[in-house]
Amino acid sequence: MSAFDRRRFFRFAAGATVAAGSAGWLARAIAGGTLRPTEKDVFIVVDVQKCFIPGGSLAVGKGDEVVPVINAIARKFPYVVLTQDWHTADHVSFASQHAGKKVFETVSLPYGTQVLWPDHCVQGTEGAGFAPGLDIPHAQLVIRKGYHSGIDSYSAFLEADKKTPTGLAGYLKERGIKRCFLAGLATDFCVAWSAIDARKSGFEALVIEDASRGIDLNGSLAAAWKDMTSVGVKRIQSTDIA
Ligand code: VGL
Ligand code: ZN
Repeated sequence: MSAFDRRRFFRFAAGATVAAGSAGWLARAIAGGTLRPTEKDVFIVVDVQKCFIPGGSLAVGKGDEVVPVINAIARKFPYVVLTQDWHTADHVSFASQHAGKKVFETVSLPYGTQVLWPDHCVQGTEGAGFAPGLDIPHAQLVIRKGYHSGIDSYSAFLEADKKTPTGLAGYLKERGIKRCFLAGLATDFCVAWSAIDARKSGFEALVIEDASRGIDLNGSLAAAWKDMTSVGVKRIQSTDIA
């Protein structure tokens, strides 16, 4: 092979690698230490609230462990958004509102199947507050969701009817954001639904696995990763971020 052919071959081979791996840009960025947050990135911290950590009414196993990891990640991002699950006391997602129904059973509602949860994150109550130790003073927006008594909202972007927007996509677009990094509680519900809707709203979406914890109800954690992967959500670790 002449030097010219060799150069052409390597250029071809490099192009083929890019085409073969749709995750090419991400793998290269992680390997090169350049997955570094810029002003086109946002870190969305999902539902790190007292109700979702041990001792809370809908505690996610080891949910408190995400707090120091999230605090450290947040320091790398110029822009951070926090979300709060923010239900009315009579919210339709509460088992207590459905006679004869138990927690974790489901009901059929006009917008689809709804899992019934213990009462949690009621507006203005202590349990709806942020988890102790969450320390992100530079967060610029707190988005509350699930405040319509008849519709749940796992996603930070769209309510469970899949059409009522929270306004987050518009806010991020107006700010020039292209990539959403997400973490928090719970991986398989509010984090996953938010990440999937971020993709549907036209953003790159990366879920930071070790900064999130799942509920894992009947295999929901594996199902959520499958659903996320199928729409192009990337799965990363906190140590991947430069
Ligand atoms: C969540 C169940 C009910 C969550 C919120 O934050 O993942 N899960 N409400
Ligand atoms: Zn909820």
